[in-house]
Amino acid sequence: MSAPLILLDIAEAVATVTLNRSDKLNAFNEAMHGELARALDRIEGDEAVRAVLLTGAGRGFCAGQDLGDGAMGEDQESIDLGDTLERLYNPLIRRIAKLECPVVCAVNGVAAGAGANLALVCDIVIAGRSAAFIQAFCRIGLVPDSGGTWLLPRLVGRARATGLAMLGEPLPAERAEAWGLIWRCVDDAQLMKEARALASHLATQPTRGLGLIKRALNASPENDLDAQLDLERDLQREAGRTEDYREGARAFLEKRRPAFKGR
Ligand code: LHQ
Repeated sequence: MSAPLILLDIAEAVATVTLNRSDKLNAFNEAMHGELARALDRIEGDEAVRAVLLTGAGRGFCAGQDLGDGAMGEDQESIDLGDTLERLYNPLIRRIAKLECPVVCAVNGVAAGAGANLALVCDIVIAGRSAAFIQAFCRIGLVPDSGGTWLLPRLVGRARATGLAMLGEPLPAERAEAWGLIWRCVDDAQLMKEARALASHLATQPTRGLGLIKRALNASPENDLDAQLDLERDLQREAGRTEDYREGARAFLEKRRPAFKGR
């Protein structure tokens, strides 16, 4: 039996998902997409999961699409990369963006092409100092996908987004942090310890409230202030009816630590 392309470990309310194709820097082939989709099915179906930690095995995080796995097509006429996005990448990116629990990404090495944008769509991105983000698409005549053209200008502004997308140069993790592309850059040796601590902390927090924060932030770029105020009203109404809000407010008044249950 061949080795799994995705490792899934669920423990203490944290689901750790590891891209596991290290000989190809965890580049995606169709089989890996399938395994990742099944791992997400399990995560979405398990109410006990309150945070996800995504990372890569080996020296890279993910080199994007495996360019040897049908990405070239039989001949020029038969190539339909749009179909690959429609079937595989877009559903993946949408699922992560909509997952109603926080997703921490530990970028353990190079994140290139769709691999870079997969990392960036996660909620909290923490990278090892030796990691780099490469919008590699332009190097092979393609357009940043997997949300890249949506995320980049919003995260770093148009000038930097254009430079990244058109030059395809590696952006070292330290500069990615300085530019506000990611949450933090840490020493390689500390990466997994810090990422696990973040995910474990998030898994003890008010999960439904965090999911509602994610919904509000996702909607924000398209909304004007009026629409966002309306949305905040609706989401706050929902948050105010959770058990965790009652526990949080009560614990504050009783001067004790809250014990959130994720409900
Ligand atoms: C790879 C790959 C790879 C196959 C490393 N494929 N083998 C969506 C829809 C449909 C189609 C098209 O694309 C997309 C979205 C995309 O993601 S397009 C962008 C695809 N990705 C790239 O263009 C990045 C290609 N990789 C690289 O430029 C380099 O590998 C980077 C800069 C990531 C790392 O460089 P190095 O650290 O020097 O490692 P390496 O190049 O030696 O790679 C190690 C091995 O991994 C090597 O295999 P080998 O058998 O020779 O040891 C590479 O061939 C393989 N590998 N990326 N995307």
